[in-house]
Amino acid sequence: MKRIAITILSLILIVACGVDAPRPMSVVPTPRQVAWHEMEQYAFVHFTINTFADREWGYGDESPALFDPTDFDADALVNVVKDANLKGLILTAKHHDGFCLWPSAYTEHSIKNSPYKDGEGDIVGEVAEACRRQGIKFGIYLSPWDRNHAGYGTEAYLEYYRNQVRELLTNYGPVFEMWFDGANGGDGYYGGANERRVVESGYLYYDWPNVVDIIRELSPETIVWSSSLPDARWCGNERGVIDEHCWAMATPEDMYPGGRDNMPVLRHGQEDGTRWAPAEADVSIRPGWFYHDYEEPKSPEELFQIYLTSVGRGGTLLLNLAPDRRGRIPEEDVASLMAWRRMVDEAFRTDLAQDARFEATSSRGRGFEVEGIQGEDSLYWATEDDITSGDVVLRWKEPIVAKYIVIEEYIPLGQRVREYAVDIKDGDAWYQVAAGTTIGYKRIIPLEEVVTDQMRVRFLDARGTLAIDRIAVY
Ligand code: FUL
Repeated sequence: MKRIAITILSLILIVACGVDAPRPMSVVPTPRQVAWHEMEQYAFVHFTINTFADREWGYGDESPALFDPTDFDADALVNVVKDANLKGLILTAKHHDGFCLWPSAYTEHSIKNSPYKDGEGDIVGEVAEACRRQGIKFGIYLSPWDRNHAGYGTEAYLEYYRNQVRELLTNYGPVFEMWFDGANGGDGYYGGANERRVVESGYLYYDWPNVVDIIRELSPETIVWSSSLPDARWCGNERGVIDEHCWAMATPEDMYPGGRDNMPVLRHGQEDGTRWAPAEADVSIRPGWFYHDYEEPKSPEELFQIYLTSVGRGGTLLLNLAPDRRGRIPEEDVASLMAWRRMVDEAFRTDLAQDARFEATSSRGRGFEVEGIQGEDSLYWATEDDITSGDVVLRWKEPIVAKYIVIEEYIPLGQRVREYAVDIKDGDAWYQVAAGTTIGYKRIIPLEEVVTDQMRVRFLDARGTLAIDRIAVY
């Protein structure tokens, strides 16, 4: 009798309180990383003295007098970014040539000695302000390699660099991302020395732990890209292609052993990596990062493919725009960008899964049922502890034509899925139409315009209990 009473009581408790959430994996994103994933796509803006010197990498001896945009308007720039549905903007405050786009107190090699607004201009400040006005998140690229600074390669430069990080974050922060480029070509002007300087062990010279401390102190929500303590990592190429097999986790010592890029780890991440360090795909709308009048922007179709291989593979897209010598994004680039945005909006406008009936092989119970993954809300589907595989079947009353299936894991609990397959039903038989390994924050799986009234996603293997946030069909 007593046992029955206890059972009834526990049943009442389960019904009343729901079921416990699955245990998180040992490595999960921080809230600032979840917010960053949700941005999905944002702009890079490469604009500095190189735009006027017609170079990709300035040597460091360029006169500030060269920097003279005739029609710069920060609001117009940010407006293009906003209209393209890019959620943030990372500006090259200083590229490898060392010229500073803000009137830094630590150098004369800056905008204050340029003709722009008679030395009273501040491109970093103007862009940061325009971003705030228009609801676009602002980020900063500050090249660690500096071909202008006389002390580059010594402790004196590191102090200069840390001072600039402080100065930028104090005057223009908070910023959503700081981008620390790994390039280091050796030779440069270096205050007139005109020599080759190779810093010891690549990235190690820069004393990243102290730089990151400054960032955490002044702008705790900032995503640190690259360096030894990354919140996000390079995806291993500049083509906008995140690898099909890609974990968000990686171990910093394996990513940059001895301060050098380890390409397989950057590309694939590591299933047992010790840090949430998801891939970001940086790519330029033009062949170069800076504007050159002999280059053409990518077509909307090319940009759409890039969207599929970046946002569609669990990472983010950092799409570079290159203002010309007026300081404007060239009209043909704007046209391409807007046509791309329309293509993305069109392709992912109507989620056909909203009209389907969802059924799963098993579920954890109340609050974690499979219906929770229909549409955008905070619910997710989870299996019971130690159930690491399962199927979800979607059924429609009428056949649909599907070009994409989108699957999202519930990443606040970590990345789990190791293997999946997608089938459609034709008559009595299931046919596999897609298969892959990792999913992560979001996976867009192209389907060749399949016509079906039943679709099945088989989660074949996972690192733990399944936790799926969403399945959508377009
Ligand atoms: C590279 C740099 O060398 C390029 O100039 C550009 O800034 C790109 C985003 O990163 O490493």
